[in-house]
Amino acid sequence: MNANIMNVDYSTKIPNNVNLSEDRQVLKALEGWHPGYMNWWSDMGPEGFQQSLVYLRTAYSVDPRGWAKFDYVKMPDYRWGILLAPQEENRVIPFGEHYGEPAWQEVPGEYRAALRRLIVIQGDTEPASVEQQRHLGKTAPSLYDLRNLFQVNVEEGRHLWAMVYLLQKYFGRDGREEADDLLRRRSGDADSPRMLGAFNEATPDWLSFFMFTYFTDRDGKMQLHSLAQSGFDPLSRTCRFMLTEEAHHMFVGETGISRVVQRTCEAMRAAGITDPSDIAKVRALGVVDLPTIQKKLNLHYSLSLDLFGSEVSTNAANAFNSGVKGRYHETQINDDHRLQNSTYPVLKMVNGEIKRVDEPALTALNMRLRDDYTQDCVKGLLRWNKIITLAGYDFKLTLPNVAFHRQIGEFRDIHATPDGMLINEATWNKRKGEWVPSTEDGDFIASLMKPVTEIGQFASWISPPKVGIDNKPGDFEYVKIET
Ligand code: BYC
Repeated sequence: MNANIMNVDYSTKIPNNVNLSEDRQVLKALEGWHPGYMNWWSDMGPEGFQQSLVYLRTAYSVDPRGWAKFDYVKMPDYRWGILLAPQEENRVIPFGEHYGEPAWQEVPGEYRAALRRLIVIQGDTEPASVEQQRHLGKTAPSLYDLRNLFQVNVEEGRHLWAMVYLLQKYFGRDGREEADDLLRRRSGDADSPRMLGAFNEATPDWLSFFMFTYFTDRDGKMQLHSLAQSGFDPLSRTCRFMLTEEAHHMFVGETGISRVVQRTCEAMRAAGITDPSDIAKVRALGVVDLPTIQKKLNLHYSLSLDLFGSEVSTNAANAFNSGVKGRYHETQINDDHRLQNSTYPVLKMVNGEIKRVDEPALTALNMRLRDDYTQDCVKGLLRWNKIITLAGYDFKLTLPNVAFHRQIGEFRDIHATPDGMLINEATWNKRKGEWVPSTEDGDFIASLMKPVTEIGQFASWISPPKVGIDNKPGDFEYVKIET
């Protein structure tokens, strides 16, 4: 391992561990891109709070034993840096046709377009999420949560920088054009939307934010793991370091939902409510009822499943064969890493029924990653359900069937209930309000979204966290709001 790579150079405008001060051309391109980024941040980044001091962590090293420093920072002064995980000596391509060959330090000509496409798609999601969340600051349930939102936002900004660096360093003029386009598209814009479906949806309230960071950031985790296996070493190293930051985003989601569930259960118990499905009674307590939490979960899980693409995909097969994108934990899988003759079971529509069908494993890679994702999602549900059980309630949050509410892949043209029962369009239209949040549900949640900015205080609908960020006490001023 190269010891120098641990140290980040803070002397250039853009902190980095890629020796930018000696890579004049790329430094110039990045410095040229910087003002556009700052304009985008000011137009589309968090609304308000730009002059507030936020207790943020900033990556200052890529040493896994200590890579971040916490301090008060105004968001526009955050040091968005370019950090790659240390280069592994003699790394080889761990899958596909080039299995066992040395990893590429430059882009192979024949895979240039495929790599660029994946990097652009990855890059596009980062600013999109910041845009989706930009208005949430004004309804934060506490300073602790406000700080977590901004932490997630600045790090998504850094992840955009990470992809832009790859585009500008390795893809010449078209890379620079793609980098500019990443600042041009806008989440939800009719003419110039973000590339993937879930990133054009609204994040209307904090419950959605927690669901998004739990479910959609977890797609990010799975995709980044797959790209971290890439034969293109700079992409692999970039993604490996991004994963270090990503863990906190999912923590925000998982603990956020835990705290909402906890508060609801406590309020129901205190009021002597025995039936958690008595929505009117529960809502009168100023907390979110469990059936509505389930509907939000149904929505965000199904939107996130769409991000895996079609179950059967030649794009995925090509990306694997060519050594561009691997599988989750590729190096730990015990097989030939080429998948020429193996199969994988895929859920498909066969004669109007959902059936498991064996498909060539190569074309079923999106399905496989999606299965890995679902397994990873289950962990949070176990925790949330434990809170409900401990409070003495007979209610279980569950993941809906993969055929439920889909826009991409095998199930996009059918309708199914969360249990996976096929239904016709009329039934779907009549009953969908039972399964995904209705306008009234949204209005109720919106009515709870009153900002709480007193130090150490929390909104009525959410419990305080068990521990503070960076071990800070409960009365810590995570955001010093400018007056
Ligand atoms: N929406 O063979 P197909 C994150 C398109 S999240 C719209 O089915 P493929 C984060 C597809 O582009 C992780 N279009 O799928 C989270 C293709 O179009 P073209 C982001 C879609 O290519 C929170 C066509 O359908 N990173 O980091 O195997 C906060 C047929 O494609 C969608 C990545 O996704 C969709 N949902 O797989 C912040 C990694 N799905 O090219 C950040 C890079 C498919 O024929 N991306 N299409 O016009 C990939 O690996 C793959 O492109 C996908 C799709 C998994 C997205």
